[in-house]
Amino acid sequence: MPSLFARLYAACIVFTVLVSIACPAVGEDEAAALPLEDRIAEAEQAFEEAVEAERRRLDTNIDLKLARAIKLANRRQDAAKANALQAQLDRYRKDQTLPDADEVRSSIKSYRVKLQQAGDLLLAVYNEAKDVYTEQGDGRELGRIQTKMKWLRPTTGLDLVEYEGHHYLLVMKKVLWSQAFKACEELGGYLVCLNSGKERRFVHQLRGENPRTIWLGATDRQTEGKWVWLDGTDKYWVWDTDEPNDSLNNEDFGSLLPDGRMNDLPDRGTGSRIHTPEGYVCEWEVLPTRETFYRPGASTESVP
Ligand SMILES: [Ca+2]
Ligand SMILES: [Ca+2]
Ligand SMILES: [Ca+2]
Repeated sequence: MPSLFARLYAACIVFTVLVSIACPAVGEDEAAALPLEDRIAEAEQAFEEAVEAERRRLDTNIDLKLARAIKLANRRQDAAKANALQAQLDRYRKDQTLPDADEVRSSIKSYRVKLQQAGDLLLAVYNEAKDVYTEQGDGRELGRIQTKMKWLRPTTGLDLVEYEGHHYLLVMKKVLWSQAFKACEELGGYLVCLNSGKERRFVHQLRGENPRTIWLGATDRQTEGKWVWLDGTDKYWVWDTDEPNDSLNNEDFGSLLPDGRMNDLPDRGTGSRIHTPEGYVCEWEVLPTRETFYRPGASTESVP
């Protein structure tokens, strides 16, 4: 005769087996049992919080470190340096343009790394959702997730900068002109089009202290010698001496040289360092989406 305990034990085993057949998720990671939409929302919130926290940390660091550097420059009676640092600090406070002073370089670097990490976590959830929606053949949700993924990219590794109502993104990556063209288009913008001396100087300076050649949204591939910007304008050109020269009858794409003048190049560049662009700038006249776009430091604010 089995003891009461043994009978209870057997009943427990039967019950457990039945439950595990009926509800296989019991006992597994609870998070995995949350509906996908909830997990996406959770991950987005965590990302926004991380972005905000990192931006606050960066604000504090930039304030402290630049103030200290300005004090030091004043003590050394280096007015030029003090003024330059003050201008960077003022600009940062005004429109969050990141300073390029050595004193804050490590803070900015660590901010970018943290943002990248937060973005990677969110991206992992998006990727999973993408797989699920693909499998389900849910085109609408898939499209939404893909838009979110596109917009997440520029906010994690790099900074979008606003200038005179347009937005710009510098991407330092050695790619063909055609790839840069496509990358900007995929983000809902276009390869940067320079319409004035002010805009050219802005883009020139966006490259920092040690500017490298970058691609511009200018081409004469439609009609040889007839240069146009991708935004449809054809007025503003500051070519380098003897450019555009269509060297080897094969230069149909615009680049911005380190000195801020323009040169025409083949799609791949020529192979020499100065004539092989190492990055590009995307430009937006109007940002195409509000709800899914996270701008560092402005995660809850709507983007025009
Ligand atoms: Ca422009
Ligand atoms: Ca040409
Ligand atoms: Ca040329």
